[in-house]
Amino acid sequence: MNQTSKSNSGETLSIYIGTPAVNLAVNTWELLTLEHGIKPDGTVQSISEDSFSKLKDPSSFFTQTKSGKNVPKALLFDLDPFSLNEVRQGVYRTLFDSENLINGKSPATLYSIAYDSGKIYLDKILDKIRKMADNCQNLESIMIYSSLNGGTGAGVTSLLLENLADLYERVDKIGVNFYPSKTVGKNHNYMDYNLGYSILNVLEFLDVSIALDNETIYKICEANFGGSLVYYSSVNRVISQYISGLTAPNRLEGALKIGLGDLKDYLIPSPQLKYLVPSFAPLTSAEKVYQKENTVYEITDSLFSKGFSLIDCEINKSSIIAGNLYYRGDVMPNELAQTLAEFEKTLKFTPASTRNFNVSLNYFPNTYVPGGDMGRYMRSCCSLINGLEFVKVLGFLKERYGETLKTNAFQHWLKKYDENFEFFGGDLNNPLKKLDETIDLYEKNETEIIEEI
Ligand SMILES: Nc1nc2c(ncn2[C@@H]2O[C@H](COP(=O)(O)OP(=O)(O)OP(=O)(O)O)[C@@H](O)[C@H]2O)c(=O)[nH]1
Ligand SMILES: [Mg+2]
Repeated sequence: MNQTSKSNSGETLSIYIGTPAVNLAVNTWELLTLEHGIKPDGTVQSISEDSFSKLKDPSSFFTQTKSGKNVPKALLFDLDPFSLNEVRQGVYRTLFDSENLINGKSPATLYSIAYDSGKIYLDKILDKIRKMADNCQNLESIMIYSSLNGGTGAGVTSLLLENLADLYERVDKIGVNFYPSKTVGKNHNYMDYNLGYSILNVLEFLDVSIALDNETIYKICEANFGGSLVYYSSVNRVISQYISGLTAPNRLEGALKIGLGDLKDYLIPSPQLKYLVPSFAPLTSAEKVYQKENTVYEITDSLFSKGFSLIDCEINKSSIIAGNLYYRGDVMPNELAQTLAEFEKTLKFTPASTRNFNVSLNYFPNTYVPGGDMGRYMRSCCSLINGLEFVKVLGFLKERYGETLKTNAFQHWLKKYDENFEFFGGDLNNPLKKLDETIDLYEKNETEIIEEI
């Protein structure tokens, strides 16, 4: 257990690009507003309703206006107008800064179409981001949510990241990315070209990529919350609880903190090894939450077990490079230290690893969302692990993209919008080369002490 922390609770901007990201934004801010006692219109509930409000400082994620309204430091963009119109007509219609809800005229489908269409909105998006950044005392990170295989997710995110690279060179860019799922879209799909383009561009620009997979989270919902009909809102609420846990140290008082600005330093041994597996425990349904009290040991054990990661990845099956654990609720530091010492002894680590998890601890439990599947847990934890198991995910991306490439599927159509495959540096094989390089680098960590660590 590593107790040092240099977190200073700087501010974070949240940028949501494309349909899944925009939909997720609504559920995430639903939870963050509840957690900070903020009403859907951004005004604050009376102090008496929450006597701990002083210990919950929303200013790293919300900007407070002179009239006392809390406005998310967030920008939502989709080329498809539908998702943004839903936000404009929904419960949170007055929460977001209306100027930061920006949409195009139709979904893009393909990276190149999205990249070109995105240029029309780029100046406006950058201007809004600049305004939010100017309002920050100490901008610590920019979280960018997008799907790797959506057209908008690939094309517009890449266009934006290219521009943010110079403008906000020193600010960490934390990607929260939807990766393709194992069975959905497995028949050679044009979306695989979006994935290939994202591998070369989106992922290249990010400092960190937190990997999510819808299918895995669907299964989590089915297995833990009952019912065979899982809606996107259920999936999004699981992700939102995770995001709340991850960002808790920046928003809530706690004994130990890991700020979002610490992620890169703590978890990324070299720039290419930036892939992080998120897990959350417990996953008890809201109805059963009073029947089962999870101990610190059980929660920690779950984080390393199958069925608790938000992407199909069994992290305890391979060596771990580094990991952050974010506990909240009723967790005693002594018990935690003992538990972690056990796991640090028994889990596999790479030779260069310090074998110590970085730990954040704050005493506010998670917040229950009325009507939601997940409960308010006496104690819970979310984790971010950089480990060798991710090589399997990279291998799956290689297989998925490689198989589509082999069939030449959709390439005639592709050429119409990307003559000579310029977006791919002239060669559609480049994403495969990139994946091979990354896999090699990861595997080297299994056996060698790499210099940068
Ligand atoms: N978790 C989650 N996934 C969603 C949601 N809405 C859509 N998706 C998934 O996200 C994937 C990508 O969505 P797209 O709309 O194709 O992505 P995009 O980035 O908007 O790109 P284009 O629509 O092609 O311009 C879809 O295949 C859906 O499976 C949502 O609310 N939550
Ligand atoms: Mg879309």
